[in-house]
Amino acid sequence: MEQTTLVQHIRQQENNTPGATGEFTNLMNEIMVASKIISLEVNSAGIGEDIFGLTGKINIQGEEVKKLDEFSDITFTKLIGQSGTVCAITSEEKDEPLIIEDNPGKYIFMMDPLDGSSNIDVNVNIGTIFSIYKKKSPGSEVTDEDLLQKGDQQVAAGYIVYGSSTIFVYTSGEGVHGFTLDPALGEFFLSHPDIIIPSQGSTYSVNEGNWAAWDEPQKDLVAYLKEEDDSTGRPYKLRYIGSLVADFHRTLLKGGLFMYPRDRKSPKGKLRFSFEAAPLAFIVEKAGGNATTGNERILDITPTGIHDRLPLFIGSKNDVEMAETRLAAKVKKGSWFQWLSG
Ligand code: P6P
Repeated sequence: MEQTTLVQHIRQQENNTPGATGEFTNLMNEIMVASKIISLEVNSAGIGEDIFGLTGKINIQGEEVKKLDEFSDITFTKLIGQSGTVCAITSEEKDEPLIIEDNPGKYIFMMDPLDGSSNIDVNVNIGTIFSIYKKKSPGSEVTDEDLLQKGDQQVAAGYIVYGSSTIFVYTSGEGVHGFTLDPALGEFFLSHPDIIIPSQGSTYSVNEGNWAAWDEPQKDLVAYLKEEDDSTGRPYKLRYIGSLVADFHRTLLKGGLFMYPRDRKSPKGKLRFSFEAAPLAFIVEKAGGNATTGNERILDITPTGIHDRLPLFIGSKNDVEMAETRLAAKVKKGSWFQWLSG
């Protein structure tokens, strides 16, 4: 059976885009080549190769940078930086934006080059998350107007899961599509056309080890999900891998609710707007789901810094709405409004 490759799919999307110059297609192709290189490293970094070693460096997030993190950041940066399609690259692994002076293009590329890196040496799925915006400011200089755009200004977003198979999922606004890498051919083939997330799921995904650091509304929400009530499909099953791309990919395909709420240790939340929340929110909404901070739509947010963190509730529409409703109700109960009304 004739199967569509990722290259063909991207070109079809370009042909359906009036005035397309091919620059977006070239950028997506570089992302694809980089993902194949990372996939090879992740799946062939065998015993003895020092790739699993620690660099001993600490990134801006205060996390140990493992060599595969660094290798991924360098690979994506080199291929995309030299593609003539972008004028800036921001990365979870880069403290500052990389401005492309030589032959810059009209796009801004943002990435978490290898998310879930704490799982690298225990063979758990890890992934790359990326987000693409168009340059907004006039002239050639790259400004905050370009680097700190509202989430709904993305022109495309995607992720690659490196695991038992390598899967490339992306949207450029017209549906969400998944491609599986055939390692023998070195080609991505369409395996998940037009992904639609179920309107409600049966799993919740959160690190319950943070329970003591959560506020009361968050504790109430998770306690609610664990109660037995057949009429509302509860208790939900708990599924948490601790690798965002893997937890999100399962939620996108099966439905459910992924949460990384704020807590006493991470008062703004742990996950990053530019490299995690915004791209995954763009994808989940194009697949019919929702993504909020618990009370604000992620894609309505304009960041103040490229490393901004925020709480994330993402997944099936009904599940995210239920979470927001319960969080709001509990906050009202603890507020001055309740005190006044007795
Ligand atoms: P915790 C991995 O380091 C990561 O950034 C995401 O991939 C993952 O969802 C989250 O952190 C896990 O955080 O606090 O549960 O270990």
